[in-house]
Amino acid sequence: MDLNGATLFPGYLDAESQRNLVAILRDVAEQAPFRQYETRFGRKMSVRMTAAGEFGWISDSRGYRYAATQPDGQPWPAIPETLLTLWHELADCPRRPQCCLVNYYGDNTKMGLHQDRDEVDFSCPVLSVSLGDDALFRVGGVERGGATQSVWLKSGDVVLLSGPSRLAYHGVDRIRFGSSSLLPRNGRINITLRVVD
Ligand code: MD3
Ligand code: FE
Repeated sequence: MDLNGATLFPGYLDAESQRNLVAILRDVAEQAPFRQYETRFGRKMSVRMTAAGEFGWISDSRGYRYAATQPDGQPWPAIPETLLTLWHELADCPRRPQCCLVNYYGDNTKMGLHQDRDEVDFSCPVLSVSLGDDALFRVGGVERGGATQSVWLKSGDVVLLSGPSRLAYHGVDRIRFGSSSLLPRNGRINITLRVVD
């Protein structure tokens, strides 16, 4: 299914694979806890984040950036094998992902429209996996202010952002808190796999 040039694979992961991924992410979070970062303006982001791989994504008073270590100096855990397999199944990219960013959306959490352009090689796609509650996802074009399309992303959906959609504006307007029973305390997890440098 096409979303302004992004490819949506609805229900790509079955219930068992979703539960398996949640268990794997629990291990990741033991080594790299979910954190609520501040923007450089000192505003707390509503999304909680952790990461795995050579690089994680962090934000503080100096702004946001990819970082080779956690804010406490610890390394990020390795990217789980099942996610590397998923990348090679769908991404059509010879490089390995270097960052597995994990976003947790609780009740009343959203993510404003933005582009993902802190990576160096835009010929490499971004692969996104949704787990847990439904999210109203919005995708526009490569220019701010253009027409947008909205779609509800559900648990098990996978989105591949490649080609022109790689630089499309996107965001999460809201989640339907409690719509899924996958996560013990509800909410939504989104995993994105990226090549960074
Ligand atoms: C762009 N995450 O972490 S998934 C992010 O659901 C981020 O947590 C969102 O944006 C989330 O930077 C979105 C990534 C994604 C998925 C589909 C897209 C970005 C997209 C389709 C078109 C353009
Ligand atoms: Fe993004």
